Amino acid sequence: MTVSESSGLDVERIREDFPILDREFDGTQLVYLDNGATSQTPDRVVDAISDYYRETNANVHRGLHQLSQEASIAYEAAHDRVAEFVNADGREEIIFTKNTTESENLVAYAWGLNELGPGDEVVLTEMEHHASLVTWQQIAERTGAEVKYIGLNDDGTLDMDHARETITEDTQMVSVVHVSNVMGSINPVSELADIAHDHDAYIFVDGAQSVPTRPVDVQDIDADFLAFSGHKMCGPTGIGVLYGKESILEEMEPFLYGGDMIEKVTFEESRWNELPWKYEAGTPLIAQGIALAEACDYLDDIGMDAIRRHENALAQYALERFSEFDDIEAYGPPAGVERGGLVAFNLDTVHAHDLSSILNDSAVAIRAGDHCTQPLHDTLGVAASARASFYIYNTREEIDKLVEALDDARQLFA
Ligand code: 7TS
Repeated sequence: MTVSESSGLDVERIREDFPILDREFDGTQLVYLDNGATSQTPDRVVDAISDYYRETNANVHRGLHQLSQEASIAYEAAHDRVAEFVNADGREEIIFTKNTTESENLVAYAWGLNELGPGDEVVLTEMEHHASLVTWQQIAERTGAEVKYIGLNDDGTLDMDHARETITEDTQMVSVVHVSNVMGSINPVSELADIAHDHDAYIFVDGAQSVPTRPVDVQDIDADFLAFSGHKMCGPTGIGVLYGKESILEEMEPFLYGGDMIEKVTFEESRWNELPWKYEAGTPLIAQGIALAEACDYLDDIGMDAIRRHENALAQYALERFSEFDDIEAYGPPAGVERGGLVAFNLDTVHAHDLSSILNDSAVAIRAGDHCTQPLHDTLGVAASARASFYIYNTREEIDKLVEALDDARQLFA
């Protein structure tokens, strides 16, 4: 069975959109398996950026001249396109930020700092990325609120019984990662949203690894907030998204103050602009936002459900190949359980960092380290792990190359 048959994606065709995948290092073709960190950018998105700078570049919402009007229309339309991508009600609910991390901080500062106090609790999971974990830790410290963590089952899935015990009347915010960037597990965010809402708490979904890899519908999940990054979904760096329910965004205070986010200013006071501009102070991410909309078109043309199947098929294949070796420990749910397209693992005798640099000699790019989840690695009882993470252009043959390169590492450290 070929990859395209197993996942429904025409991977060979897709690869043509990414010239970077043809790069060779010392005559060996790149095998890019670090998509959890950042995905590659298709020609269409690169063109959207250069077309914008060649033809439309101007500041938005300021000029009455033609270029500024065109840039403003394209920038606003980009919000509509992203809203459609996650099924938000409209552009009012889509704020462009720098990345997932900034989206987390926006809510933590603008909502958490104002609303939390002693006796309040913020509930996270033990598999949170530092973007959420460190941010809420700091806000809790400043406000006197407490952070609690939902634990994991032995198989790497979230312990939902523990979730039901941990989320109580004291909980004000439940902030959970949708797809773990280490375990690959897919958390039941819709169920968690129900539990949070039953206790009058908000739910913040970290969609950094889920929005690029599967259909995510904010209304279906009933997320109060959803954050994701353009650079993990075929878009450029420097653009992220915060989705928020309109009613909550209306109530919240702004995060950053300055130009563009105001409606009226006197020497004494200021009134805020309408949504979403209330949260986009200063010259915004114009080219990046327009390019992100192009990335949404690109991914939708491929089909988000087909991407989800492809991701899972590759992860299952990697687990299958890894299971041939006694010295590989793979983390997260066992084979057969649907997961995101990534597998973190350790090879008995070789430190993950050494492994990564040996694989680099075979032009295989993976990530090694704690993947910004130090506490999760403490729970796993390891300092670091290696991680192969897949995207729309990866193939089983590339996973075979990874497995071959692992053997080189074994020989070297034998
Ligand atoms: N949340 C999750 C689940 C992530 O995987 C990442 C990035 C972030 C938040 C932060 O995203 P950023 O765009 O603001 O940096 N994760 C990774 C990773 O796994 N390897 O490199 C970056």
